[in-house]
Amino acid sequence: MAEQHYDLVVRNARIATAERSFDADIGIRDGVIVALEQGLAAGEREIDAAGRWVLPGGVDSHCHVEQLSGMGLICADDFHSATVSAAFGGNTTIIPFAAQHRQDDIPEVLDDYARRAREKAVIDYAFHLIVTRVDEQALKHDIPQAIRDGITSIKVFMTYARMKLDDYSILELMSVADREGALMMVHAENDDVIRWLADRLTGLGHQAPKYHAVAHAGLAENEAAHRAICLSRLLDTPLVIVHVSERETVECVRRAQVQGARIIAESCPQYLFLTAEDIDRPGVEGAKYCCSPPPRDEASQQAVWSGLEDGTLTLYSSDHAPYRWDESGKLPKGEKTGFREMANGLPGLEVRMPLLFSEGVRRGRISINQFVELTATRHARTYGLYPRKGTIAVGSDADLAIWDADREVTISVDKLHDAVDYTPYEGMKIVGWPETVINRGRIVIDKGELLVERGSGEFLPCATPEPVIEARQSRPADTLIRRLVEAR
Ligand code: DUC
Ligand code: ZN
Ligand code: ZN
Repeated sequence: MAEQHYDLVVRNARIATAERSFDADIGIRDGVIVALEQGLAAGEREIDAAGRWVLPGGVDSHCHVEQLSGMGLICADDFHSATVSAAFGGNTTIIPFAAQHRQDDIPEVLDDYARRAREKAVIDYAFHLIVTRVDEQALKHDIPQAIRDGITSIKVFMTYARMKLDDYSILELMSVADREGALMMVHAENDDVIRWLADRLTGLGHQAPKYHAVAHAGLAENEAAHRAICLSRLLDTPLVIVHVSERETVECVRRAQVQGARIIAESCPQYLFLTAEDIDRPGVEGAKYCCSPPPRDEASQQAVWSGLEDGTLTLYSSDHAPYRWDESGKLPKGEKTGFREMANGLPGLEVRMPLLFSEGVRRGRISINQFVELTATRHARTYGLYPRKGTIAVGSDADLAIWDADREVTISVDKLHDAVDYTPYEGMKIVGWPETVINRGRIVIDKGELLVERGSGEFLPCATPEPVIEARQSRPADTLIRRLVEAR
C-alpha cells in the first residue's frame, strides 16, 4: 500500500473527545483528519504534542459580534478582533448572530453579516438569525430561504422593547422553524416584570449598577422560561433556552426534560464565576458585571454548576457581548450612568474554555470528556455542524486545540485579544491554557502568535440540527397540533 501523504502530523497526542480519551498521531491532509493512529509516517510539517491534551477546537455557539444590541448599542468587537480572541482561547468555530432589527429585511441582514465576517474572520463561523418582525414575507419566504442557505437556528427575545416578540409571534416562528428544519432559541425574561421593577427603582432614585440585578429578577427569568417551555411543549418542538442563570430556571428545565419536553439549555461563565456581589461594587465599577440575565446568588451559581454536571444544561457558551467601560458601551453618561443606560453584556470568548478547564476539569467537577462535550461537541450537534466540527475523527475538519494543562495564568485584560478594555475576571488565577490552535489544518495560533490572515475563516452552512431530526423521528406524525403546524 502506498504511504499516505500528510500536510501536518500532530504526533504523540493524548486526545479527548466527548466519548473517550486515547493516544494517537493525527494525520491531516487538505484541512481534514485523514488518519488517527500511532506510528504515522512523517508529515510535511510536524507538531510534537507529547505531554499535552489535544482536544477538538472549541465551538462557541453564543456570541455577539459587530451587532447592534437590544438597547441599540454596537459591540466593541468586529469579526477580526472577536475571532482572534476566540482562537487564542482555543476556539475554532463561533456561531454569532445575524440580528434583524424591526426595520430590516432578513435577506439584507444576512448578506451584511456574511460580507463583514468573510472579510475579517480568522476562524470558521456560522450564524443564528435573530428575528424581530414576524410577517408573511418572513414566514413564507425569507426564513425558509435562510434555512436552505444554512442558517438553521432562530433566536427570539421575550424582552427588550426593540426586539421582543409576543407569544403568538413566537408560536408562528416555532411552527415555521419546525416545518422547515430549524431550531428555535429564546432569551427568556419577562419584559413587563423587568420594566415595572426598573420604573419603581428609578422612581425611588436607585440608579447604581446593582439595581440592574434587582430589576432583572430571577422570577422574571423563571416565568419567561416556563412560558417558553409551555409553547415548545404545545407544539412538541425543540427549544434552546440560552443563558440560564438561576436556580429555579435550572429546576424548571430539569422538570420539563423529565416530562419529555424537548428543552435544551445553555449557561455561561458569568453564572459560574460571578455573583450579584460583583455588580454591587462601588460607583459605576459594577457596570463591568452587568449582563442580562445578571449573575445571581451562590445558590444559583451552584445550581448552574450542578446543571452542567448532570446534563440538564448541555451547552456552555460565552455569550460574549463586548462593550467597553467608556461612553461607547458601559458608561454613556460617564459616572452618572444609571443601570438602565449601561450596555448589557460581558466579554468572554477567550476565557470561556480556560475558566472551565481550570475550575471544572482540574478541580475534578467534570471529566475531560464532559469538558469537550460542553465546549465543542454538543454545540456542533445542536446546531447542525457535527461531525464536521466538534470532534476529533477521521473525516472531520482538523480543528484542534493543544492544551498545556499545567500553565498557570492570572487573567488580565492586557493578555486578552478582544477590543474590550477590561475583563470581569481580572486577577483570577487559573491553570491550563491552549497553546496551539489549528483550524482546518491551518495553524492559527502557536505559542502566543497569530499566524493567519484576516478573512481566512470560512462560513459554515449548518445542516438540520440534531434536536429537530430527533423530534421528527420520535413524535407521532398525525395529531391535530402537528396538522396545525403543517397548515399554511
Ligand atoms: N442577551 C444576550 O443573549 N446577550 C447579551 C445581552 C442579552 O440581553
Ligand atoms: Zn439573550
Ligand atoms: Zn447573548
